[in-house]
Amino acid sequence: MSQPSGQGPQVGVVMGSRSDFETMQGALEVLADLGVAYEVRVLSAHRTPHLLPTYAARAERLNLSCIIAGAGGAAHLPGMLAAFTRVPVLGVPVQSRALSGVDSLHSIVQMPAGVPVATFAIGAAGARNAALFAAAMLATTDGAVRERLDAYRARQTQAVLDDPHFDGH
Ligand code: RP5
Repeated sequence: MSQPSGQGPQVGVVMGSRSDFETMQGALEVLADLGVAYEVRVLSAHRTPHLLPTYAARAERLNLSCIIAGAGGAAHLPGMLAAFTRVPVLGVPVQSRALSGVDSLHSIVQMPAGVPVATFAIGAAGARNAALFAAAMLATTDGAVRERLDAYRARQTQAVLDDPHFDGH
């Protein structure tokens, strides 16, 4: 768990299998960069279904601002967590071997009306963007996160401008 200034987690990061870690690591790096405290769990909608309501209750008890949930294939984890809690769920479709993550994307994005999951891009970009989105939500009330997010984006812009192959100016 990353815990800036001794506080409890602000964001939960969960994934359906340890094999998702390589993808979800990008989310952890972004949250750490932005000083957002997080906790990480492996929870499977299929292999450990009994842990889902328990984790949903924990997310509410800790007042997590959101849960970032990554899963691949028949990716039911984000949707099932969303069914158990009002804590916003940000879904990351992990790239599957058989169908390149299109199965994961469709499983996560096609929620029935009434139980939303915010769905991000397949794979590493989705994991990083889910973390940036979580930080942006926190930034609406947390000035320190806002400053770090603004600085992150300024660095990103500068990296493009500093690229020797960039001759736009
Ligand atoms: C899903 O099945 C996981 O999210 C993972 O992406 C996929 C494959 O899991 P493993 O068989 O690698 O554990 O539940």
